[in-house]
Amino acid sequence: MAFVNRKTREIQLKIVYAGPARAGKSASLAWIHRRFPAAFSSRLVRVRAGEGRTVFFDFLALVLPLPSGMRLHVRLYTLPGDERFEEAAKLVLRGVDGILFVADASAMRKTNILALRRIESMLAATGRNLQRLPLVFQFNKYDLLASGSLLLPPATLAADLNRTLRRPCWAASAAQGKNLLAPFCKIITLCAAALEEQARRRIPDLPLEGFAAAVAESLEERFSEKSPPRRKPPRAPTGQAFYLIPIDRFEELLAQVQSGVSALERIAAVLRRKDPRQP
Ligand SMILES: Nc1nc2c(ncn2[C@@H]2O[C@H](COP(=O)(O)OP(=O)(O)O)[C@@H](O)[C@H]2O)c(=O)[nH]1
Ligand SMILES: [Mg+2]
Repeated sequence: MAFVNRKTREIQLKIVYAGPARAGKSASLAWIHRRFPAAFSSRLVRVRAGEGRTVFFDFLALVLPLPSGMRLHVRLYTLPGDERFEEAAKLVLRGVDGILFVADASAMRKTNILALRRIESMLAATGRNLQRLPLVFQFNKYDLLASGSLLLPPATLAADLNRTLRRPCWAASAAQGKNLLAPFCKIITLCAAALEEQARRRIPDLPLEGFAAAVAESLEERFSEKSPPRRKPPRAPTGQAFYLIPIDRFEELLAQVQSGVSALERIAAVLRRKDPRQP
């Protein structure tokens, strides 16, 4: 269940963008961040592992002040797709409140199916059940239709991934920024609704009536397709930051990220001093 701090009236949600490697998880978060830089409370943090150039995972934070005086902190992660980082992926999934699964319409059917099974089994290993978790699907890369690429039709992806789960799904393009906001807002709202429901049943003295509706409204205000695109490039603190982190320090790093990006930036600065190859 999401973390609730009654004293400070803060609620934390953890959302993970999952899916096969190269499906467009990072590209999706990067597009949303580029389009609405002022809506986020952190830079887009991209962490690379060890010596490799592969982006290991991305992190982005959002704070939504709500009319009730509560503040919703949303932490967004992308799941490391590379199988070598299985343990690290499990850590990213720990305590997850909702999953946005990015499927790759240009990949093999099996690639998407196996990626979903991988998440299912990683969750099961920590006693969680995908069936009971808020989940939405973003079927990605449909801009490639225009160039004549052979893609998996949305109906095939839905049959392969969503036949029994029956969750909301969108055909999208991270390259063109199409249908990225709808799944993004939906997964946050579904997590808020799940929390509201849990509070109603288990913590009746936690007043969360109308919480999900307020979250949906606040998201709609901030992430409207109609709001004019930003003309100037984002200021430095809202830009992207790349960090190269040795794999054996991953757990420590993740703990830092979860406690705040400024802490992450501090440890990255220390690592950079120790390793002059850092960007
Ligand atoms: N044509 C097209 N390419 C995409 C799209 N989304 C991602 N890509 C490309 O696919 C590659 C992998 O994307 P990335 O976001 O790094 O995948 P991740 O491994 O899931 O984070 C990159 O070269 C992206 O530019 C999309 O919607 N359309
Ligand atoms: Mg990525």
